[in-house]
Amino acid sequence: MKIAVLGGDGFVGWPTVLHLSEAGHEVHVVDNLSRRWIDTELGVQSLTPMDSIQERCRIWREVTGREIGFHLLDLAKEFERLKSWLAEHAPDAVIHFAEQRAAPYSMKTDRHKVYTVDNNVNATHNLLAALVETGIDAHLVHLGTMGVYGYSSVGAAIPEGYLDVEIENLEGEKKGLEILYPTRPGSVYHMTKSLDQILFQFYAQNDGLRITDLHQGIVWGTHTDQTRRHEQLINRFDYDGDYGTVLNRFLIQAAIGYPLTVHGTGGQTRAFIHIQDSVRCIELALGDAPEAGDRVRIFNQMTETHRVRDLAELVAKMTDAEIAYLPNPRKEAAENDLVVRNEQFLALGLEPTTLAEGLLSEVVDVAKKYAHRIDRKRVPAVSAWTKDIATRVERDPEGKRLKSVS
Ligand code: NAD
Ligand code: USQ
Repeated sequence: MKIAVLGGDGFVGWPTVLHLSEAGHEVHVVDNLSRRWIDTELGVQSLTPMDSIQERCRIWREVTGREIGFHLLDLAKEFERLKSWLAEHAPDAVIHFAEQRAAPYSMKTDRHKVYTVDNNVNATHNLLAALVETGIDAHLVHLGTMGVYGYSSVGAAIPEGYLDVEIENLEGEKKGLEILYPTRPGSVYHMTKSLDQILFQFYAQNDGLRITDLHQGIVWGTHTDQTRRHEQLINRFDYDGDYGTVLNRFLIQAAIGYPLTVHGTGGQTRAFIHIQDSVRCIELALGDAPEAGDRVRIFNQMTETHRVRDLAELVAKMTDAEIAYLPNPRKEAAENDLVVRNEQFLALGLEPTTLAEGLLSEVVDVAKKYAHRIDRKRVPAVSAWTKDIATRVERDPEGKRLKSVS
């Protein structure tokens, strides 16, 4: 297949590109490199030293003899160029990773909220409109999030995207209806993924676009079979308070002797998936495309759920790290249950990689190797969900003042 990977320079995109290239597909990365600019804005860098995308592609060619194309293009701002690109390359499949994906970054300031909505909603809508206009019948696979469902305890398993409900008609009879599971995003970022769902529903129904939406949990780990093949194929690895995600952050913190930063009681339960399984799921979804006229196919792309404090205790036990229970900068339920259905990927042959100690310690080893690149000042999460939360005095686990009362 000819596959366009939009956002292919990112944390999940890059290993997906390599995995699909190795599987024999013709792969093209389309990316505006905004994530690299955001590192500069925030004054942080990936824990791992990432080469330029062009250099990464060159190394892959040296190692495997396979070509990966790179195209610098902003999906959200360059609609005409996007259309021309699609018309010229006519991909069989388009994988859409190209959004601003950090919840804390999306909540930093009003400017960050506006940027996240502009970027994510326009990127998705431009892509859909361009597919219709060019008439390219590509299977669109989008990386969405488990966070669209929200994290209130409902006492029932979260289905894969759709919910069967009953409503009473005007005659008083009960009628069955299938609806998108009610969305309850917990950040501006997660809200954009909820909006994406409606865009997909419309374009599948109106134009017969073939769309798969992957509601992915938190991705952890760093290496895949392909990124291990050469030092310069190494994956991005975020540790900072905005882009670092919880389990990867705990593993890095353990590696540098920084107390593990649990928000609140750590009673938040979340869904997780290892990066190796994430790339495998995308491949499985590509092989199971919907037909024109089908509803959007939705998968829950996760393999296990864990409570944040249980993860902290697990990492602490494994590494002798300390745990710091900190005031939560987010507005979220202090405790929640989470049971998620994921039978569709299991039926397609996914063999889940669960939280094995070997994989956890692999991340700690990577973090120790590159510990000199970590700026400890960038570890605390300081982006607050509301002004009230922001005005609370917060201290990082090392006792320094992060924000003063205004
Ligand atoms: P990332 O930030 O590392 O990568 C996103 C890539 O998209 C970057 O290379 C960025 O430059 C590019 N991009 C952003 N806006 C663009 C635009 N307008 N035009 C062109 N390129 C653009 O993120 P990631 O962790 O690789 O996540 C990829 C996708 O998977 C995201 O959509 C995210 O919402 C989703 N996801 C990620 C996780 C996770 O834990 N990392 C979990 C669930 C879902
Ligand atoms: N948390 C801590 N300590 C930390 C960091 C986070 O306790 O140092 C807590 C948060 O308060 C939250 C939970 O851990 O309750 C998860 O936070 P996270 O930053 O790991 O994940 P989140 O903000 O939800 O976002 C990440 C990705 C996003 C993706 C989402 C999947 O950045 O792109 O959509 O995971 S999900 O969580 O399933 O919605």
